[in-house]
Amino acid sequence: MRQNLVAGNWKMNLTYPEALALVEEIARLAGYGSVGANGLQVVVCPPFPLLHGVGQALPQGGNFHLGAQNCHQKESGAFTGEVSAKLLASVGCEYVILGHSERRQYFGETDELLSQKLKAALAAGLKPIFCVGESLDTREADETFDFIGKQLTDGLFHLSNEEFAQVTIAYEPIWAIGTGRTATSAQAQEVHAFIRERIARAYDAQAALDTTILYGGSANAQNARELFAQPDVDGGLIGGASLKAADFTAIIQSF
Ligand code: 3PY
Repeated sequence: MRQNLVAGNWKMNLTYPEALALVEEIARLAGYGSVGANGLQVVVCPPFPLLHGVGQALPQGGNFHLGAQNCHQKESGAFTGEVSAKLLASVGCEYVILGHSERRQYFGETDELLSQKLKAALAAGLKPIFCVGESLDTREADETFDFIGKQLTDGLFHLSNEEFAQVTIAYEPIWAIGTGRTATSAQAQEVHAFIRERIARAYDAQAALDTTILYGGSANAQNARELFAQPDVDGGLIGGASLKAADFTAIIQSF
């Protein structure tokens, strides 16, 4: 179901006490019950060891949800250091980010591997937040749409209609991640509309209308309102600004 959604991707930041303090401060600033009054869903995605504790500290029974940043493609087994989707679900995760460009770049994650991770996440009842996005070279070569179209086809569109209905897509231009450079709202809208059109082709028009598509890549308290006002932008996947309570709260109040 299409919804307004803001997800904080904490990446490999914060100790456990820092994480608890951040969650408490966000909940206080956001005014607990008022979050979600406009249907907004908020997801926080801490590193693995903090998941359970942060999940307990989040305001319960409301519109705050717990997400992970990755999962392994197998359900269990001899995979030292890895974490399965089933384990994530067992500590209260509802969402999992898959295919972030940092995972693709530093950990060699391919569309083939991500297809398997998507299946594993869905089988465990998790809702994947599937990331796509082009590099600066790709954009400058005017190949953005071909590139993203291929990521969607190879990574995502193998899912059945029922499976696909569980997926949120995040458009994160790589050139805007951790660089302080943000896509303009017009650039974001253009790619989001393209993604929606590709969903309509792969599934149907209703599926396209129903899919939540987030913008990520240096989204912050200053630019969130304009980005979220675009017709095909349903919220954000927030990096650095999700680590500061005042900034993250301002972003979730930008709808
Ligand atoms: C960023 O905003 O830098 C992100 O990578 C969000 O996932």
